[in-house]
Amino acid sequence: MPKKKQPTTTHGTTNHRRIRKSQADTKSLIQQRTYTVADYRLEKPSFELRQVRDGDTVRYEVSGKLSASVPPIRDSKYLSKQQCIEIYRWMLLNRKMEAALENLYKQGKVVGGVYFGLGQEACSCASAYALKPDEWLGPLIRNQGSLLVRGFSAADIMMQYMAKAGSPTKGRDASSHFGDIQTRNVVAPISTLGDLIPVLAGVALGARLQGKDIAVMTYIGDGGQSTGVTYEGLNFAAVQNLGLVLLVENNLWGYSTPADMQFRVKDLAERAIAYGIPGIIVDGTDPCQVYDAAHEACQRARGGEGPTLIEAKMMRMKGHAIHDAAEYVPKALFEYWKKRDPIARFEDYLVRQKKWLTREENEKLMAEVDAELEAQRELSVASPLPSPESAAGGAYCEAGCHEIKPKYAIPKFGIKKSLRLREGETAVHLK
Ligand SMILES: Cc1ncc(C[n+]2csc(CCOP(=O)(O)OP(=O)(O)O)c2C)c(N)n1
Ligand SMILES: [Mg+2]
Repeated sequence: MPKKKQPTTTHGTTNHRRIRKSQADTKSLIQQRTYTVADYRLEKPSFELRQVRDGDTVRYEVSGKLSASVPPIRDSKYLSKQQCIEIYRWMLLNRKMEAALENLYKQGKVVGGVYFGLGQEACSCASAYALKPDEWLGPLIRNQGSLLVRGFSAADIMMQYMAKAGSPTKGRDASSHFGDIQTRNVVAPISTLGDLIPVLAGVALGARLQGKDIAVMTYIGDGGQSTGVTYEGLNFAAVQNLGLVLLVENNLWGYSTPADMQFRVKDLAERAIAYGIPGIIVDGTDPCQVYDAAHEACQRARGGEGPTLIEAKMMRMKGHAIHDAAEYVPKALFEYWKKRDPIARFEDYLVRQKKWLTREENEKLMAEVDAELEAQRELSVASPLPSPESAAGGAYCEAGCHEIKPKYAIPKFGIKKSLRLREGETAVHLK
């Protein structure tokens, strides 16, 4: 058969050949780049959530491997037996304190709402446990366990909720908005989601200017991590190599919006790739996994190696706050995560599996936590409300008392001449 004549264009066949050649060249130039996200989990839950519309109402249905067997706790590479027991104790106190707060609310003693971290105790307690006392924490509303680990008492938290005069903000602010920049190195939570991230990055920068690389830790939810300020803060920490440890608490819900309707990536840890920082996935119900990832991230931070994003996967086991019955959550999802309860599983690990606690020792420990909590609850309930005439006072400090002292050393550079300390001075007073 005679060969069909090639159609010619104004540029002729030479041009086609050139295009084909350049396409082939481009193809040979394209390389698949691969990135890694470490995944510490022993189980990778797989289920799907679908939104079903029923006229004007919307509900969610869940499908997938909901009957999968419960994973074991992963042995920690770093925690000793004693440290595991200590974290377990914090987790117990965290849970029991929240149960007490729920009762105080129902008795009408709480001013405002109550927020719970039920199911998230391992994440709060084991992450904060990885910080050294002179490092910094910026908790969110569900991280009451982190506050306990940093040295706030259950009474501090309960009195804060009840707006008592003896609470950290002397009854002038409700729920979570308190910290301690003097001794516990805790930045007060900021309700505008994501805003704590640049603040904590700034704390790390401040320490760097004083000659010390420290770890600073904060949290963001699956919902909150979509805010612009999350990007800005983490990107700033990344380019400045600041020791920020960001725990992305993926508890599957932001208010009543399921995670599946908030982002398209499979795992939020993938976002670390775009920041150029390590991303790690942990089972947020396993304190050993949370601690190990947080400890490694803190070590990187202390070595001046920059931030780490840790995605902790778990489930918010109550509504957004006490007013929210979470009826939009499919019951099967609650049942699935109930079997993965962080405290019950860690108890089983310590008592039955490792035999690090006998049954009697475990019961004694629980009774001690109960007694401590009961004493603190009684003290909080009995303590007075603030006097009306004190209402005009400051929520964090009184006028004129504000004094900022360098925590680590006198900054060597980057301080305006007017703010530099003079011979014999120990503090800069902000007027
Ligand atoms: C910038 C900003 N937008 C909206 C809100 C209102 N808001 C408070 S909590 C919340 C849901 C947060 O969900 P998530 O980040 O997943 O945290 P979770 O409550 O699940 O711990 C929203 C939208 C806010 N506080 N800040
Ligand atoms: Mg959430």
